[in-house]
Amino acid sequence: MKIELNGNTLELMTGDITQQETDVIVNAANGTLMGGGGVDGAIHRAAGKDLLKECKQVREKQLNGEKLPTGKAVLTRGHNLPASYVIHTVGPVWNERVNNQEEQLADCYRNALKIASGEEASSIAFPSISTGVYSFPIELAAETAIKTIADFLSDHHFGHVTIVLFSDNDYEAYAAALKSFTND
Ligand code: AR6
Repeated sequence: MKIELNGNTLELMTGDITQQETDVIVNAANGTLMGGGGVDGAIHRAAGKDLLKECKQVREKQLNGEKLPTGKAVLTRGHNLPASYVIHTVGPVWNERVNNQEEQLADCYRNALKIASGEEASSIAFPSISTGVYSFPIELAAETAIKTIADFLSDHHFGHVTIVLFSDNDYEAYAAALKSFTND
């Protein structure tokens, strides 16, 4: 499924984000930037050891040894990936007692898009941030992702945004959110 927005495109597909030939792919990382399971593990495996080395440098130099806070994003090169760059962001760990979790998830998408624009990238692929290990409800995550990306594209000439879903169920949730967004 694909829509056009202000001369940009927003597309949903199922697949493996590590194989995307976009300028940038986004990693649903954790604050340590030292890799993990899920899409983070897949990206580190496909990019090779130099990605971890570069992540260590980012932690030391850019983050003064601190963890990357939730909602923030940093850039590295893609190393052995087809993508030129990886933007690492940390989604919120779902907790129904916390109020601003959609806002934190929206920050992930917004900050990644801002960094990609700054690098003059014109294509970016996102995974479904926070909906795996971090347990964010898929419908709410889909609605938040679509709205945030669409708002950004309405204000910027960026190019092409793809959301790469890892299962048919996840694809259906994002397709429903995109349909209800376009019908509003
Ligand atoms: N391509 C696209 N999507 C994928 C791929 C892939 N190769 N592999 C998994 N997914 P998760 P989170 C989907 O758990 O919830 C890590 O350990 C997956 O099916 O990767 O943000 C980090 O280090 C799900 O739909 O990320 C953190 O500790 C989506 O990617 C923590 O998990 C996100 O699931 C982050 O948790």
